[in-house]
Amino acid sequence: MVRFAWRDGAKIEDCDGGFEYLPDFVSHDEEQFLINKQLAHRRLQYWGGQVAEKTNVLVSEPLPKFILEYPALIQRIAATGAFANSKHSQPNHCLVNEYKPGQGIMPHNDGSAYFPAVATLSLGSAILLDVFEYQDEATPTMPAFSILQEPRSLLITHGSAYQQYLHGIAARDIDTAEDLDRVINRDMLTNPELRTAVHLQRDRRLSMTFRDVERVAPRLF
Ligand SMILES: O=C(O)CCC(=O)C(=O)O
Repeated sequence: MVRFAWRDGAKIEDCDGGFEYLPDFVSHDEEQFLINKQLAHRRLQYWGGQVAEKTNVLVSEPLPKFILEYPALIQRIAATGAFANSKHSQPNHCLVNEYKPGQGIMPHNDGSAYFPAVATLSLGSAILLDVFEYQDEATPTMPAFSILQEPRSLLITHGSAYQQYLHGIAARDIDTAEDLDRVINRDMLTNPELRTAVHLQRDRRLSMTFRDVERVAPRLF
């Protein structure tokens, strides 16, 4: 596994948190299987239960077979070690997001309901995740750096990186050379065209974000 992190603009390897980029975490067949499963449940945006907003408690429901059994995502994500110190030692919740070209998500952090680690599986097409330093003003506009996530890759954000940065996806159809200049994981990309790309035409992407919600209550009915 490639481990990497940044502090004060410098790449560091011995760290208390960071970003880990794992290309080809799932195969092409597994990717298609997962896309079909999500599209069959278009309106469902989460698996594993719902997190109550006021209490941060997960009212849990069993994760579906297509996460637990094939392609055994929970086991495989637990095997990365990112959740070794979390309460359940593995994710118990999965949020699904769909992005069409032109769609994004505002800079945000994932909040205190979760153990400070998130594993994001990208399906369908590549996307730029922008990472922002906290600023005094409400919403930062200029990313500190970006991470290019290829389809089938897993991005793990954990520890200090989870807590210290905001993340977001710009709402645009095309990423320009200037946007791509901020990408810090180019040398880890497996697609040679993406390594040298000067622009990126967005296409539909699905993401599955896995987290461990530490406070859990069973569903009563
Ligand atoms: O889709 C992604 O890669 C990011 C999703 C995200 O930021 C979130 O679910 O909080």
